[in-house]
Amino acid sequence: MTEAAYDAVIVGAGFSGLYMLHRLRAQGLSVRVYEAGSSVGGTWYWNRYPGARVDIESQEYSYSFSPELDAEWVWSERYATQPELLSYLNHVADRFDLRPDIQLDTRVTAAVFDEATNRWKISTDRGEAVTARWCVMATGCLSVANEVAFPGAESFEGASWHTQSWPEGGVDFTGQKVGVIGTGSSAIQSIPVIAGQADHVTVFQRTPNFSVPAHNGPVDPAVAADWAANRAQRRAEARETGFGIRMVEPRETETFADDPQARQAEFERRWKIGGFALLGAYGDTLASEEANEIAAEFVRGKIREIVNDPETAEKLSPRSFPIGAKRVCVDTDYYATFNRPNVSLVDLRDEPIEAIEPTGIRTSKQTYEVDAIVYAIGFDAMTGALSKIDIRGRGGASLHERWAAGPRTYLGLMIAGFPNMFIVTGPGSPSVLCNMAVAIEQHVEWISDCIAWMGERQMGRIEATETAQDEWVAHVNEVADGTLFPKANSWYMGANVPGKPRVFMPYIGGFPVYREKCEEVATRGYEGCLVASDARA
Ligand code: FAD
Ligand code: N01
Repeated sequence: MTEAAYDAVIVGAGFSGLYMLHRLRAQGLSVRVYEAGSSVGGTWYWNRYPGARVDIESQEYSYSFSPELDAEWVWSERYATQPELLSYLNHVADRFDLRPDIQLDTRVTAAVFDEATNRWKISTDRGEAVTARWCVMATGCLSVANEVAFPGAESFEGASWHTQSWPEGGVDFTGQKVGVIGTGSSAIQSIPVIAGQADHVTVFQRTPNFSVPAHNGPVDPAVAADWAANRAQRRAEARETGFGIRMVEPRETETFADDPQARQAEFERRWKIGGFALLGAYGDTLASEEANEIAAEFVRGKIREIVNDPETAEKLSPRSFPIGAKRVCVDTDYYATFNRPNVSLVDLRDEPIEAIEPTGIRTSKQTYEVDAIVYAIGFDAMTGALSKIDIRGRGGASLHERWAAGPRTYLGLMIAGFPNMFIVTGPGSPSVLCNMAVAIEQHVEWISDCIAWMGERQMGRIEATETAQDEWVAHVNEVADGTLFPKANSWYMGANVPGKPRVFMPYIGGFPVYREKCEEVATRGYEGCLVASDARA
């Protein structure tokens, strides 16, 4: 049977896949999008746990490519909720008439490159196969749940959920004893909300995290008016910052240039503003251990101030990694939740989980009876989604095998040996260390420009060279080693998934530097890539 043939197949219909489709279709390409979920939206379709919302202000965490879209969408809260983000992405799908080219409830299982035709053959779990010149993996950095095989988990008689695949109708915890495993962003957002409903919540914490208050609320009318008047400029400002976010007054000042009183006052001021403002207080927080400790101790002081029981406050205080080396959480009432009589904390450093039993969670000290378990245990980040697809490049090379010791890419966009395939926000790009909306737009535009460039020259194959890839990987590592980031056992390092190689995956050189490099590569005729016509020049 002949397979349907497209110019491009895109895998995933989140922020990345939707914009990729819009761009490629505008260039006149025939495109098919496959999405495993039952709706568009990606992250914002899957992560429906209570309290889920962004940690970047709504105005900035959205598309900028269409001024009309930008102007017509009105955000209701400073940090948009998951339902609002999901309706935004559904609106985008409708506004740009994207749905006819998106096939939902379809998981791509394999992608195999055919050197004779310079096309990818893409197979799905529905038994379909199609071919495409271009294959774009818009599969997400945080789209595959971390699966931990807790002994006895299958014997649990109550209900259990992973925050990443929350039931569409929500969960009613009224009258229940709930166990939450994990204290990352997903847990920190959901615990206060679950505690407001459940009879009792027991939080199982392996590593305490740094969290700062969101001070969420309706969008300030003055902020909305400023954005309405200066939207293009505000967007441009975000793109010029290292993390793609208009940080509140980022300062170059070094920590020890201020005396302790001045530092305390600066941190206090930023704590009141909320969100990532705190991290902009001093220029050396993420580079110097001594400076970092000052910011970390400020947050620990806040925990002691908020949490009534000193022992609980100490257990909640992170001491094993620098602040910022794991994504700082942005919360609403997280620490204060531990003052509630119906919330208790189990420190897994003292009593590790040994097993899940039919009616509870057993640690090395005792069994905690629970009616429901929330697994807030994170993701197989950055490489998880690609590793679940059988991707075969030139000579039948398997991506899984190529990346056995950790991912290697050119600019986080292309992989040597895998022609005509692109990754949106792949490992080796700023991705999760950036406002993802900013990172995604830049990648999608670079990829679609590259495909247009190839089309104009009637070229059929483009592939990163091993040399360019090696040099980029070395640069990514070198930049990371100059920071405190590799000092944390984080998902940036793959450290949260047992057996995963420990490699610092995102690029920490800053978004503007990275974007300039990508532009330079394109301007120089896709420097670092081999380009060939279909006749295999
Ligand atoms: P995703 O949204 O993950 O979409 C990828 C899609 O690909 C998914 O729908 C998935 O089902 C599909 N897919 C994967 N593999 C296959 C396959 N084999 N076949 C078919 N379909 C497949 N970033 C920020 O910048 N700011 C934030 O505040 C922020 N908050 C977040 C909160 C949560 C709870 C999480 C989990 C992430 C958050 N992120 C945030 C990161 C977020 O993932 C990105 O901002 C963005 O949504 C990623 O969009 P994407 O389209 O690249 O990936
Ligand atoms: O996942 P995580 P997440 N036994 O990996 C624990 C984005 N996001 O879903 O730290 C016991 O951060 C693990 O413990 P430890 C954001 O980028 C953003 O919360 O490994 N515990 C940790 O406490 C974020 O960084 C928002 O020791 C186990 C927790 O589970 C990323 O997604 C909201 C365990 C996992 O934390 C991931 O966040 C949500 C085990 N075997 C997500 N295995 C916003 O606020 C893991 N843990 C915008």
